[in-house]
Amino acid sequence: MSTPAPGVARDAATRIASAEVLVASPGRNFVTLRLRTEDGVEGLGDATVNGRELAVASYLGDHVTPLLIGRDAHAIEDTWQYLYRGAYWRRGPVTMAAIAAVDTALWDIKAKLAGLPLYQLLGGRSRRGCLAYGHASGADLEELFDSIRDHLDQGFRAIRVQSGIPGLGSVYGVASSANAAVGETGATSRYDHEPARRAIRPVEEEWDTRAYLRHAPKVFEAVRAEFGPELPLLHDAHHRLTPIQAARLGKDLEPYDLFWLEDVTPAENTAMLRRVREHTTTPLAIGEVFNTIWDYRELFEEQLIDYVRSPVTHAGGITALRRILDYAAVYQIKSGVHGPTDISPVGLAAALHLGIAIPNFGIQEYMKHSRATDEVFRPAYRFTDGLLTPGEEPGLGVGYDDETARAHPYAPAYLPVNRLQLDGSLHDW
Ligand code: GCO
Ligand code: MG
Repeated sequence: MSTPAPGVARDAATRIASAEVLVASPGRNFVTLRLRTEDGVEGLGDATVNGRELAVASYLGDHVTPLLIGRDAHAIEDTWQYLYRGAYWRRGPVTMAAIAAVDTALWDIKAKLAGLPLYQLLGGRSRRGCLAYGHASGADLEELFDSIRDHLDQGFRAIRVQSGIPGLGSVYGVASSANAAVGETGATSRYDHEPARRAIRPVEEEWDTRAYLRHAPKVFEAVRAEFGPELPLLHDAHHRLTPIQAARLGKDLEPYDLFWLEDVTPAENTAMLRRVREHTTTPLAIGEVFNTIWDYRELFEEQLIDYVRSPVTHAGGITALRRILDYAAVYQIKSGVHGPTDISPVGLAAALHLGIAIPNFGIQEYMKHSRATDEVFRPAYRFTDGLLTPGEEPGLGVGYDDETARAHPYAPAYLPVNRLQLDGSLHDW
């Protein structure tokens, strides 16, 4: 008798018996995959692509979950290759988020079967915890300083700084006072931002790059004067600059010693970062919208960046992000995993198990989810003294409460678009 193909379950206990795609909106929209073995062991994966959630839900439900039934939950690599190579239409955010969810759920199951927290299967603990950075922002310096103090009080030891720009209305990444309604949004802090913008069309924001380039260095000068030289500060330019503008910003910010400058240019043309790198020693981070290892090749091999921003959720799962980060380590490039509130607690937990194990951990973004989100996922990870730890429960340490989730049905919500203040042209944001 010939041996069964890899991926086919030999043992009924580890055979995948069910695969459900769960879409809910506790605070914001999330797409979650739940796999269950015949013995009832469950694994979760995050497949949330902000603003395009239902496309991934359909990709999973229509084209992936039927393929998983009967497969061996232990065959993680084979399943990854089966879905990646098998699709023929490789890469792209929808495909890779779907593969990521399957991969993460399988790692969750494997760790539960082993009775170990997942990081133990990834090599064990390499550090006490994962240094996290929080998001401080303000329409003006007074609000910004308040927000930084609030984050320091919460225990953050590294802080992203975003500020309003004189002459411009709302700027993406800056909390508006409307979000300060803690009770209503279930926000865990007065400065939680990026609530789901529920509407059938995106909000339109306005932009002026010259005003931004003039203002940003003044903000960092003021923050350093107020908070001193020690505090690691980060900043996200959110893809809005040309290479030469980005080079200028990097140079202008050098006196303020940033931990990193993120997404200075749009991500499609990675060669643009060569120009930026020629001009500045400000460390660069990119990759939150990348989805495979191939997106990083030029950036790594030419040492054009310092931090990898891919999350588990959008880069094909734990298996794929581990591979990207091992490749990065060859060039002394570190992790800086994306962790806004649209990465679900499942995606964040996966990042923490990986982050605590790998040799080249850099920093982890941590925006904190709303109370409503945490009530559905009940994560075991903890934030203490500026460090995140994944918890010691077997698996990922995240659950899914169906009943609570049912009270929060999906509602369309979109990221904004950006138009130039000067003439209304659509601009990168
Ligand atoms: C960040 C990001 C986010 C993204 C958002 C898109 O660095 O945290 O830029 O704010 O814009 O996650 O869905
Ligand atoms: Mg970003």
